Amino acid sequence: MKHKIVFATGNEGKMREVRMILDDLGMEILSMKEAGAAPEINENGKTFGENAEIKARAVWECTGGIVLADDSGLVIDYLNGEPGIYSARYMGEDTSYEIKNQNLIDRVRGAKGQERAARFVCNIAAVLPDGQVLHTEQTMEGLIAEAPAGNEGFGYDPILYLPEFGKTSAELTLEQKNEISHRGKALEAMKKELQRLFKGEEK
Ligand code: ITT
Repeated sequence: MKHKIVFATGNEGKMREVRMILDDLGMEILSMKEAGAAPEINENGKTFGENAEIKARAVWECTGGIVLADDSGLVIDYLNGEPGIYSARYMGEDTSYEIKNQNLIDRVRGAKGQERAARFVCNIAAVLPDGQVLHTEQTMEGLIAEAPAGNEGFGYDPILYLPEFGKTSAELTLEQKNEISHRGKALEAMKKELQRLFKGEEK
């Protein structure tokens, strides 16, 4: 396919996962930095979907073509859905994840078994060359761990324990995480949509 995809994120952890997942699409994948786009982005949506669309649209206004964006976060049932869409901003953007992760573990102390249920959510928005927008959304379900574990991944990965693996998300390899993660599944679904829409176009 002749199209390029610009991925509208400044988060390198996300970008690493995205490159691996979109690798076999046969399109060139550029980060927004590589595409030379640095728009002011005001993530003032009320849902993951709204924020994903705000990011994708802001970059698309600079680049045109196909622009994808991810809005994601950790939703903890015991904390009424916190930090949710505020996951990156929780306790301040500059606070380390060591501190944020310990704080969340402390806040769910006392919760037992399924009361510790939590999930990563990822909404992918794609703005197409004609301005039309597509969305996909997926989750990865788990429990808040009793203590952080693992050095892979990024962000809150060390505190989402995945019972079926007996490990946290930060103890999975990049390949394993992409197979089952919120981002991996949402991007796979978006990949199928793009393949369907653009198949048959000259390489
Ligand atoms: P961009 O907006 O530039 O993409 P961001 O990090 O600000 O980067 P979000 O607003 O979507 O992105 O916030 C997502 C936050 O949710 C991210 O910073 C992590 O704290 C958390 N998060 C999302 N996916 C995660 C994952 O796979 N593993 C660990 N933490 C994740």
